Amino acid sequence: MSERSFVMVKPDGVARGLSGEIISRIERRGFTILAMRKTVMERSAAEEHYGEHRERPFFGELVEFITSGPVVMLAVEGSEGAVKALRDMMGTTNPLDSAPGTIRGDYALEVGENVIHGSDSPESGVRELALHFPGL
Ligand code: D4T
Repeated sequence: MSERSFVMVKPDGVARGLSGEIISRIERRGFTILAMRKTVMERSAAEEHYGEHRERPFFGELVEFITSGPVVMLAVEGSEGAVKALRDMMGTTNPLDSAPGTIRGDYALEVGENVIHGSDSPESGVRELALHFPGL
């Protein structure tokens, strides 16, 4: 069984020129890139994407940040367990806790600007890909 994840280089990662490095790591790990798009996320899509955080105090800033500039969105696929493998490559949500060698552990310092998003489960992957890559 294969699994799919919605991956996104966030506006800070794109602005810092890290898209290529991050995509390269994902490819070298063995994931298949099914689709890729550079775009500024619509506010409505951002609010839906982060819907689980709607009541959290950082929700407004989160939506402002993720729509503040171009992101690179990817649909990636791998074998069973691939969604978790990608999360492990990303490092923890707070980059201060991320191990060196992970993407956040190598390129980020702040939770609000942590350079990459990846779906947190195969089910989230299905939901997020339907939102950002309808028809895939
Ligand atoms: P995303 O969804 O962006 O890949 O991040 P995670 O899956 O690793 O973490 P998350 O859903 O818990 O948080 C979403 C997003 O909110 C930012 N954030 C999070 C923040 O600005 N302040 C906070 O206190 C938390 C918990 C960072 C990621």
